[in-house]
Parts: sequence; C-alpha cells; structure tokens
Amino acid sequence: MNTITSIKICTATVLLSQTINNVKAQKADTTDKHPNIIYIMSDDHGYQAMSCYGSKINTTPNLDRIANEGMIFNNCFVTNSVSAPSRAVLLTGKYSHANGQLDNMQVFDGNQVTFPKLMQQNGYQTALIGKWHLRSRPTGFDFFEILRGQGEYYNPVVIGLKDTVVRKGYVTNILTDDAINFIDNRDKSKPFCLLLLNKAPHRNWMPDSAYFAMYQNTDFPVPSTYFDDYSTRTAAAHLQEMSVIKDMNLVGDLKLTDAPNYPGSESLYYELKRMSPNQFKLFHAAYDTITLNFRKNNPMGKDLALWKYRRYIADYLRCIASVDDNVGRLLDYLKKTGLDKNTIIVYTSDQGFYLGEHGWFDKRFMYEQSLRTPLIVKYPGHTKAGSVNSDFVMNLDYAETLLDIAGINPPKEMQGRSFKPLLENKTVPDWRKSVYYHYYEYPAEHNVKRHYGVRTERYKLIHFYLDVDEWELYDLKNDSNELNNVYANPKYATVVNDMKIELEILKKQYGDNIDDTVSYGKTLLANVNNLAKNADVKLKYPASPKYKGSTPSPLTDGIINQPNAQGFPRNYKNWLGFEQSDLDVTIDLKSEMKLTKITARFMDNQDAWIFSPINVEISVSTDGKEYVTLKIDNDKVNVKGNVLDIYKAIIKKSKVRYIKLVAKNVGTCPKGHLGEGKPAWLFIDEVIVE
Ligand code: SGN
Ligand code: CA
Repeated sequence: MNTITSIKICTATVLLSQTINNVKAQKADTTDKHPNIIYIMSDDHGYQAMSCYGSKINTTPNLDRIANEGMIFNNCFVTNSVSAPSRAVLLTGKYSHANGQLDNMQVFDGNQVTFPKLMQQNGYQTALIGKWHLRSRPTGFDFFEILRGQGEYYNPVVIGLKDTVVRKGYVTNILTDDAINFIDNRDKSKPFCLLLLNKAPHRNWMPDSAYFAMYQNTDFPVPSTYFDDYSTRTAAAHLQEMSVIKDMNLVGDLKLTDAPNYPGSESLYYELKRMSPNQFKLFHAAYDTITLNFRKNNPMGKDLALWKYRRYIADYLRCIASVDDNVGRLLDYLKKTGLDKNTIIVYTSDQGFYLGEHGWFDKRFMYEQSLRTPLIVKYPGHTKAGSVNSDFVMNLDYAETLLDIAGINPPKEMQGRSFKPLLENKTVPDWRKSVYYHYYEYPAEHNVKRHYGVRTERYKLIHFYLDVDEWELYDLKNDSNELNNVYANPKYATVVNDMKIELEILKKQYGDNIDDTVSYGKTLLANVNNLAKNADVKLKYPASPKYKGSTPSPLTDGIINQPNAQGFPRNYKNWLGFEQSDLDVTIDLKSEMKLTKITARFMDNQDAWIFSPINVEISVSTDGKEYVTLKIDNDKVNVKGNVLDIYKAIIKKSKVRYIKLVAKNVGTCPKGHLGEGKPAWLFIDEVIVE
C-alpha cells in the first residue's frame, strides 16, 4: 500500500562546508534561499480549539491569520502523543524507538543529530525559547531560555544559557517578549531559526489575569461523545484515568478556592503561591465567585458532569486566548520590521488533546483528537494564501521540511519526508497513505495502556499490549467518532488482514521492533512481595511531616510508588522525605529469615531539590548487635521524569533478623543549583527485602 522513496541526497557533514559561506552572504530580509524560520509549538492545543479548524467553542483571529496567509493541514499526525517524545521527534526527525525518547520519563540524548544542529552548522543562528521538557541540556542552539520541567504559568523560573531566574509575569507573555527580544538583538548577518515553545494551554490551565472574566457565562456546546460508555471498546478505554467526570480535580484543575486541603489541590496551590499579591487578589476576585455559585447550586450527577466540562473548557480556552494574542503580537512585530516577507511561520502543538470527546481530557490514545495535531504554515512567496492540504503529514516530517526550506539536505537517518512540495501546492504522487503510531508511557499517570497502530484514510487499527493483548478497528468513514470497534465483526475480516499487513510494512520500514522496548515496560509493572511487610521499622531521624508516606510503614509496605511525572514535589505523598537529614533505619523482621536480596529505591529529581544519597550502607544481623556490611550495586533508572536510584545488596548469610540501612543526604543544594546552600532532600520509597 505504501512506500516512501528516499529523498535524502547527501549527509549533513558534506554540506557543512558548501553552505556556510553562501548562507552568510544572504540578506536576511529579502525573499531568498535561506529564509528565517519561526516554529511556534503550544503544549496540548487541540485543533478543535482553533477557529481556522472550525472551532465551535472559541475564535483565534491571530492564528487564523497564519492559515489565511498560508496553508492549513487537515491531516497532520504525531508518532507518539505525549510531550517529551513529540519534542524529540521534532528535533531528530526520527520515531521514539530510534531517538530513544519513548516517554516523558527519560532523559533526551542530546548527542544525536538534530535539525537545529544542522542549521547552526550551516550558517543559521538558532534559538530555543520555552518549554523544553527533555531534561538534558539543550544542544544545537546559539541561544536558549527554557522553563523548568513542565514550566510554571505565574512568575516562572527560566533557565538561560548562563543563569536561572524567576521572571515576573504570565508565562505566555514572557516567552513572546523574549522571542521578540531575541529577534531584535540577533546577529543580523545570518538567517535565524527560532523555536518558540509555549507552556500553555497545558494542565492545570491557569489563565492570565487579563482573561479571568472571559467566558464567565458561556454555555459551551458539549461534544456528542461526552457520555461515551466505551461499550464496544477493549480494556484500555475503560481503565484510563483521564475522564473529566471521574479524574478531574475540583480544586487542582477546576479551581474551587475554598478547599485548600482537598486531595489533589496541590497543582492549584503550587501556582497560587507563585503569584504576586496583585495576581493573587485578581485570581480570588474571579474564582471565589465561581466557588460560591458552585456551592450554592451544588450540582450533582449529570449537572456536575456538565459543570466540570464547562469549567475545564473555560480555563483551557482562556489560556489559548493568551496564546492567540501573543502570536498576533509577534506577527505585528514581523510586519512592522519587514521580516514577515522572508520569515516562515509554523504553528502547531506537541500533539492534540481531548476537549471532552469520549468524556476525556489529556491525550496519549491513538484516537483522532490526540493523534491529530493542528498545523498551519505561512511560507511567503511559496505558499498560496488560504490554501488547504489534506495529505498525511506528520511531526516526523518537521525536521526534514525545515532543513529543506533552509536549503540544507537532511541526513539519511531521518525517517520523515520534507513536505515543502506540498506547501508549494505540488502534487506528490507517492506521498504516504498511512501513518504509524506507537505510544509507550505505561504504567504512568492517566493509565493509558501501551499501544501501536496504523491509520489510513478509511481505517484505523490499534493493538494494545504489554499487560493486555487486544485489538481495535475503526471504520472512519462510517464512524468518524470512533465509537464502534469492529475488529471482531466478520464483515471486516479482510480489512483487518490488510491493515495488519500494512502495519507490518510500516514497522519494518521504520525499524520498530516491539520486543526491544517491552522489558522496559515490564520492569515498571513489576510487583514485589516484600518480606519486611510486617516488620518493625525504627527511624533514627524522623521523615519530614510534609512527606512521610500514607501507610504506617511506607518503607516496607510492598507498594512501589512511581514518582510523579510533573517533576515537582507535589504528589510525593507516598514517599518518605528527609530534609537535610539522613535516612537511618533499623528493620526488625521479628524472626530469622533466609534472604536473598535487599533493594532500596531513592529518587533523584534535582529540579525539586531532591538528590540521590551520597553514600548508602546496608548491613544485616542475627542478634541485633553484630552486623555484617553487604556489598552494594547501584543502578539508575528513569521513571516519569525522575531518576530512580536503586541500591541492591545480595545476601549470602542465611539467618537474618535485623537490617540496618544508612543513606547520607547531600546536606545542602550544591553550588550552581537554584537552591544553593539551602537544605537538600533525600527521598525513599521502599526497602524491598526478598
Ligand atoms: C502532568 C499532568 C498530566 C499530563 C502530564 C504530561 N498532571 O503530569 O495530566 O498528562 O503532565 O503532560 S498535573 O496534575 O501535574 O498537571 S505532557 O504535556 O508533559 O506530556
Ligand atoms: Ca503536551
């Protein structure tokens, strides 16, 4: 069905010497072979919330300007619908299995070839501003300024090339200010390539105070699938934890202001604590009224479900209003300076998002709203104003397309294809007719099972795997809302067969061997039988009252707590946290046992001032007096954006009753760290005795 012919001609290294001089010779403000590039990507902006895509819930006049002056893509898909993987695909032009960034938990390998590096080597000035989320230090940029972790909405921490500072204001405004500043102060002898990566409209959808009053009484239409019961779907849709009704938090997400101790309120209070007194006052003025009305009406059942949907959408769209304004501001600036004539503007999102479809928020699933992402491109002198394209393009293609536009040949290893000809309204007869998708982040927040699949114009085949083995097939022509899984319907047997063949072709073409990444997922699923479950646990220094676990002895309860993906010390309730002090624990098993292994799991999340211990000692004893110190192995594993620091001791002694574990806290945050000199945290979840 589908073949992709290779359009790559020579490698980047060869090009380096050829292009560098003639790029420099270009004037940056006239239409030429080396135009400026501004790639704007928002975080979680679904196409359903853009008027150029026919939004029923908002208008985006400034984004629409890009579409009206350029091209709108109706079928742009992502390879893996979650943030860090999508960013890695953008940079490398490769699928997750090929660039190593399977999920949000891992650290991006910045040593690989990326398109900004190639641009930089070929005479472009490269800049990165905004949400990075890849954990390693950015490579390939002459200038960068990134948000910490997921980034903050209010007075965000900004990590620059030289220093880390807290900036005053609202994140979307700040990032655009800085983008304009960068362009203004750039090296004008070179063309530039700027990545402007918004944090908005990511959860928990905190709007700018200027928009607190927007949509106050708007009765947003509810998607027809909001009350979906998943009756024809496999386990994955039933087991997800991204339901507006069931999983959205009344305080953390929906911002009721009268319940600060409500479980899950942390994400709201995290931002509220960042606010200036004036921002705080404005917030309360607006949201206290919402809270009072909610308490007065006390909606239940269906009314509560609808209230939650409308409350969610109002804040989500308020965040987008700021994005749209700021895009407008940038477009005006380009126009004023004449740069608009020779600057390409791309606007997209890291993936799509559910705005109540299937009852959901978030993304991850291969169903349309998160597989598809908005893409509008203005390419002056090349793209016809107001043109529409419906070919299957992908975020996999961005690297090669932008290189192509810049006159740089992409390296062979990139797996996408330049869609520059499509932008120029050319028909490409052998353009792809199917897209391959693979999502890995499981087990994890939102509990969306691992899956991969293929989408053609008419059909979509999905395979959920790892701890399940289930297939779904959708006939998109007859069922555009993907409500009827027809995989088992005999009428579709031939389609299933053909789609499976296509899936195999794509897996092979992209070199995705599923087995290669299965063991990583299985490790995360493992359950432990901790022999110390009923032991007496004595701590020499108490854990901080802020993080002392939720069970009587969380250290040995056998429940393995994964760190929270957010990367902030917010949802670490099931961990023990020691502020500046050491962990010094004696575990009495209450009888002699034959043990094989003792494992201790620490967390390393330096953004959150949590550091691995500087030294760990594990010893065992029969009588509680004479201890034998064990040899220890250390392993670091990335889980949900945090490093798990695992210490393992193998035991040869046959009769053990007492276990002593001492882990030394680094004490204070080291030099150069944001918290330099302040107390450092030591976090442990479990001492597993086997
Ligand atoms: C946070 C959010 C999730 C979201 C992930 C990943 N929870 O953990 O809802 O799916 O980020 O988002 S929150 O309560 O902490 O906001 S991604 O855009 O980085 O992939
Ligand atoms: Ca995202």
